[in-house]
Amino acid sequence: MFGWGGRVLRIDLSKRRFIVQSLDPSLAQNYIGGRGFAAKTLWDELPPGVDPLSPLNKLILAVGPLTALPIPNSGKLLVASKSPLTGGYGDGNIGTWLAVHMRRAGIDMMIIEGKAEKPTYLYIENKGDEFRVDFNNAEDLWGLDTFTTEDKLKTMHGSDVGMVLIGPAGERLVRFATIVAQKGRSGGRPGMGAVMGSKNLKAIIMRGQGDVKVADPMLRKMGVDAIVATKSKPNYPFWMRQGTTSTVEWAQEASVLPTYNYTEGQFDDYEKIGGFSVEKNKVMTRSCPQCVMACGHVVKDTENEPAELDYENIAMLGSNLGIGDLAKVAHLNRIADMMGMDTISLGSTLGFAMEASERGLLKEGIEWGDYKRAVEVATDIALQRTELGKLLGKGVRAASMVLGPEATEFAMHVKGLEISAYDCHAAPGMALAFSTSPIGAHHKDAWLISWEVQRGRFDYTREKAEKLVEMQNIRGGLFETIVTCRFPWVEVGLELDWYFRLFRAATGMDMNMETLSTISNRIYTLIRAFWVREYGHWDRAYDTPPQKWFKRPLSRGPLRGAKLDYDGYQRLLNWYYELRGWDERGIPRKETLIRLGLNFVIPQLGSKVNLN
Ligand code: PTT
Repeated sequence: MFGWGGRVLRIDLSKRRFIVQSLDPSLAQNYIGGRGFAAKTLWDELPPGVDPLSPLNKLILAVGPLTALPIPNSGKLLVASKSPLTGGYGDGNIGTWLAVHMRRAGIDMMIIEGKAEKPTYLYIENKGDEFRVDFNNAEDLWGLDTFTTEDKLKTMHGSDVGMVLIGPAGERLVRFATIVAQKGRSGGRPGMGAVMGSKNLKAIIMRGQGDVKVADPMLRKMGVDAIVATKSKPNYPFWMRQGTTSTVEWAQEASVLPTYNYTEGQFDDYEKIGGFSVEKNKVMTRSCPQCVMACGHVVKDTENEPAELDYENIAMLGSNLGIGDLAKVAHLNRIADMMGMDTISLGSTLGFAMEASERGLLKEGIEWGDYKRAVEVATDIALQRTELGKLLGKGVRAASMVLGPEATEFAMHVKGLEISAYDCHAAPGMALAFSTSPIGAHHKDAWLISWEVQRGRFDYTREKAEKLVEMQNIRGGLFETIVTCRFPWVEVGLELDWYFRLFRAATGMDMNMETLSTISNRIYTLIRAFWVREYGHWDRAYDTPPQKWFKRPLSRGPLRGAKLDYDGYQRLLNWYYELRGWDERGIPRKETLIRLGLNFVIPQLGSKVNLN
């Protein structure tokens, strides 16, 4: 089989055993890799309704057929599990050398099961078909931040290894703890770090050896050509200067920059934290392996230490909290990276606490723009050391349920995942994208907003639902299954056809928009079935954005008075369901399951809900 390594490495932490299994070729054919493998494995292997923090949950690490090949930005890894934050399917896409080493060793997927008796880290290596997995004692590392842990492990094992790890937040089961690599790459927003922590697993290290076999030897030349094409795009030089951080100025202009817990779409001090400010203060850039578009812009924080920034981090820890100072934002970002927490959820959680304090719902609260207190509370969350830290560490959905009905109106999440950094008072299509994302409110499956702003942001048209499905199929269906970075396509405009050609050269299999759409529909529908099975029921309310955007209009800026229209939104949702072949509740129809080859889902799903 070309393009895939053909091996699955299954590791049982409870029994301290491992086994190398053959990859089922039909899995490769029907689900490609990455998210496809994760969704199918979690459906097949998890007991329905399992507690995400119990040993019965599984952590999946999966590459895809284009991962680590000599093509633009290919050093990516998909991490997935049942999420302790949302209770549904969760995944993230992290840049790490571990992906490269997995490919060298011919491992397409690792499945981590059980729970180690004591804090443990895994060291994995191979010589051809011979694998070694050491279950090493990590008691000395438990409690250490991610930067120190990485340094120590590299001193012990050399720096030519691949490694992912967790920080104190993951160990203490903060529900939005992430998996971290290379001091600043963070993946698995819906609490994949907490799943690792629940398994007493501090780190996974791998030294893989071997070559990836591809169908067409011309792939190398094609990859070089794709790199040249990427670098010659007109937008490339500006991208290299500012990366995603230039989005701050764009979002301000478009009134979508989350400000004061998504109450407004513009922030007075946006220039101080914008792309030009980052460019001026930048000391270096950081990137994933095999990257030609480094997106991690590093500036010095308030302690003169380096911190890596992206747009999401700046908006969520800056404007959303009323903090208009780049070094302060950078420091909050560094805390998140060192502790192993997601910056988007951290920013949303702090913003929620600020609004709750303003409304008198929290006693020992935190005021808008209070940086010192934000640092304190962020650390309390990571270390789970105060009542407030413990409350917020469960995420805004759980915290709002404790604070009462008023709080649920400004808890900015969908399905329990805090919303990424786009205010949607005047962006119904983007609100739909957040609300139908397969992991909860993340932007990665469809960044509809720039298209929507140009196209007519106040419209509620079928075209928006169609565009959303098209985008999801490309971003979620292609990039999360071939497992490479989408930035060459999305940010500088490398034509999609490159990926189809590279896929063909790697695997010998054909791929075009039509085949992609079938595979993608299959994966989105399987993931929806997983959510329904785990929740035991389904309701359109789970696919609806927070009340604030419907009820509380923007009070400033050129779009003053704008808010979402509830009936208009429901129309968009109906069209979306129809396009996916799901019924009016958002549950896949029986005929859709059969058409997509998901017949195996019917018995379990049918035992939870009536299928139409
Ligand atoms: C992603 C999410 C994002 S999306 C950002 S900024 W972005 C935040 N970054 C964080 C960070 O940094 N530190 C931290 N402690 N938490 C953070 N949380 C947030 O995590 C990321 C890049 C980026 S930067 C983006 S958009 C693209 N995402 C891709 C994707 O999802 N799929 C894909 N095939 N290619 C992508 N390329 C780009 O990769 P999650 P990373 Mg991340 C400091 O993982 O869970 O998806 O959350 O992985 O290696 O950092 O790369 O403006």
